[in-house]
Amino acid sequence: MHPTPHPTRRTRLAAASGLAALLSLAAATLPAAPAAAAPSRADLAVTATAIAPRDQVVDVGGGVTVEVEVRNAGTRSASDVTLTYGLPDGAYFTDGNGAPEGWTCDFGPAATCTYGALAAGASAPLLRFHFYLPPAPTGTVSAVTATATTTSPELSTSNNTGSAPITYVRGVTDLEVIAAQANPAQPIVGDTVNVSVQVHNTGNMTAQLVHVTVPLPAGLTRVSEDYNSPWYCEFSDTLVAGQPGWSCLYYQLVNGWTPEPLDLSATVATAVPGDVVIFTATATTTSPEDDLADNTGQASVTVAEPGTVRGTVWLDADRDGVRDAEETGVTGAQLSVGVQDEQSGETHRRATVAADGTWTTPFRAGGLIANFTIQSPYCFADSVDGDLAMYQNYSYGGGWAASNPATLAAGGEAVIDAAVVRC
Ligand SMILES: [Ca+2]
Ligand SMILES: [Ca+2]
Ligand SMILES: [Ca+2]
Ligand SMILES: [Ca+2]
Repeated sequence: MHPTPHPTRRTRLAAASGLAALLSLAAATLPAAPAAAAPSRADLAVTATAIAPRDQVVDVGGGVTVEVEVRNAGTRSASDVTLTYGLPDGAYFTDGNGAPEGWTCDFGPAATCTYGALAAGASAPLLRFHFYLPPAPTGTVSAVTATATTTSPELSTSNNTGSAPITYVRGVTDLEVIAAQANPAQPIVGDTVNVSVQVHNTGNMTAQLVHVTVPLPAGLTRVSEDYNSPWYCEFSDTLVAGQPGWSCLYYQLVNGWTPEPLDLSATVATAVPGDVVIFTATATTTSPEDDLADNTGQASVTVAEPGTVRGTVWLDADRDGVRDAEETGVTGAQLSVGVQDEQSGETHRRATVAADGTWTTPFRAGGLIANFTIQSPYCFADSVDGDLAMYQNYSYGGGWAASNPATLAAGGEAVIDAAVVRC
């Protein structure tokens, strides 16, 4: 590192050789002393290295990681080893640093770590710490240094400081919409579509005030949105160019981090089968960003032709388990009927129930199950002319029931009946 011997070393070597009078001559001509000729002393040697990928720092200020090794290259133990960090103005140890075993550190302004005695030839446990460095122009080279001292005599102190150079690079964020999904893929009019959007930041610094906007597609009405951490969404009737939609905020999106997706939902209000509904999510940040090509993601659903699910909740007046010709739908009962997907259980639809015990609802093609509840004085009953898979009646009357699975075709019809008795 040094083209000429360090002055202190020069002095000691000269004195040890008893050639004080020839000091100036020795300084000019003395080659490095052979190891065998060196007195037996301690010799701390320090190296400092910035650790990738945190070996550079962004121009707006940011974090770096520096590893320091303290070694005793001498032939005697070094007592009371102390390491003092040198930090650029405005730099500091970030929270979360901890001293490795054997070391005791003060991460405040003192910026020192102590070790005690370090045996000849030994290395102390590596010190790997995180620092914040303040803003500086791109291209600036700063450094974190560490200097070791010992109360023992040393062969040389020219090797007691390690320096980790750190270069400032331009800070830039890169938001990417990595996933946008909408379910169910084939809703019918009246279904609620759930939209999920996931964003991450592949830049080299935190993106501030990340907004994701999603215009509400025509023909849909807003149902709900996330409004808790990490995403805070708001729906507005005048989101973009006076059009309604959502705006979701994530305050600080750390680079390399992928937060939970944000979730929105809307109901298909007016559409015809075959309509394709497209949700478009666009992410922005107030931080610098160059690559805007990947900031948009889309998810689409295709409006499907519904089928019809209907049935009759009928009163088995003579309790024979058979629907006799004169046994009509139960009248004036407090009855509710819902239909849901057989597999997912999602997309629950409440059926329209008439006073005569008949009910109907449009539903998506596929497998489905109907659920019933009825109040006293009626209870569900077994019947060969019913389609119940299970039911439970209450001791005070009334009960709930679930049907066997049925399959519905687009434009088709499924009929699900249930028997009740007076209980
Ligand atoms: Ca040394
Ligand atoms: Ca990108
Ligand atoms: Ca981007
Ligand atoms: Ca009957």
